[in-house]
Amino acid sequence: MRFLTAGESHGPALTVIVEGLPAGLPVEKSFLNRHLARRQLGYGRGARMRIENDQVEILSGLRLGFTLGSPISLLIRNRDWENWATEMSPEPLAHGQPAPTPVELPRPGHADLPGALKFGFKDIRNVLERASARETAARVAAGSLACRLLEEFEIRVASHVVQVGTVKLDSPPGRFSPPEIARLAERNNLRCVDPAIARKMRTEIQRAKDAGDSLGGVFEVVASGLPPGLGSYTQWDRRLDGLLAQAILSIPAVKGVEFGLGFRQAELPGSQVHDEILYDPVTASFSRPTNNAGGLEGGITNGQPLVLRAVMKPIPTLTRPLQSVHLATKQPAPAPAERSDVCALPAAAVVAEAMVAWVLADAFLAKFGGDSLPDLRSSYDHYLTRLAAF
Ligand code: EPS
Repeated sequence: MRFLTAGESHGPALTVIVEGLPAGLPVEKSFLNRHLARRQLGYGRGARMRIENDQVEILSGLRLGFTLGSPISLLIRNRDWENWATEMSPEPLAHGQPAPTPVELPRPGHADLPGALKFGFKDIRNVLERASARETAARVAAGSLACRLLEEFEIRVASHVVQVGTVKLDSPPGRFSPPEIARLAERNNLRCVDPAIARKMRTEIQRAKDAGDSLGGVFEVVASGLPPGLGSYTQWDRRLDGLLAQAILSIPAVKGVEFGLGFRQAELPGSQVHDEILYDPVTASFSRPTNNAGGLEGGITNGQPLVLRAVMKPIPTLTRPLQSVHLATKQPAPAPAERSDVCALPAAAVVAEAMVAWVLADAFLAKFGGDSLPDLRSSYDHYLTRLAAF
């Protein structure tokens, strides 16, 4: 499978083309819109989210509620576009029309300066419009199609926020299952499973906002129902942990990812890290008393839930700005204090869920193939039968 997104943050719309889903998958627009709405929620977001109300328009690839196996194209209009129609017009300037005022002060931590240097832009707007995390709305639309496919095979993916600034949820990785996360995390606007911790996170965000600052944190994604055998150790670019890490690190502001026990493995001896293998002759199945590996060994799913955590840096746009330099005059000046989010952890977790679902669905199709859902199902059922008789 593959998908490509397009669109500027304040342009007319975001679009995404999704290719490779099997034919015959039931998909409803309301399912995609529900995921888009989840990404828009969250304490700490800025005024832009009061303007947008993301809704998907399905332009191709579906007929009467089922995928056709042909490319699916989706469109999400930017409501803010009407405020930017002149500034962001794709048309050349009319004779005598003044050029929009260029953005010439790069914000530290954004793509502003390296993007302007790379492309030779004198107006940073040419960079920030596409570098904006607005693009992740299109990813969630694509990822929710992947979720729909995984659901058919009882594979569930869920996400929750486990840290904002210094406030942490005190729970080991993978402590909560996807249904528990879905039930608990969606109840508050921090998407944290513990409402008392969510309250503390809100206070922390409000404090940062009052100080003109921003906050990052950590989110967790868990996937259950995965069969052993997705991904492969046979080649570097088929290892599933590598593919998941790339997908997660491609989310704007995400700076690190860990699986299972993650970085804690550095300080523990092997005897306390590796998950022992047990066999139950009654159910004729292998099991593990722990899941420190986070569901992956040798770049392959091992039948345990996938558990990953990722760190998001604080949002770089600050209302108490950092020092910068004017691109044209080279004089020092404070970075522009634009409208922005203070913390976007709850949204980033939903985006990560979409990216994880995408990578898992791709790996699932790579293993079980098939042009249609019935073909895929029979191949999967055959595999499960083989595993049961192993
Ligand atoms: C973003 C800046 C803000 C965020 C935006 C990401 O937008 P604006 O510049 O219009 O105020 O609200 O996120 C979204 C629009 C979204 O849909 O998530 C940035 O610079 O990355």
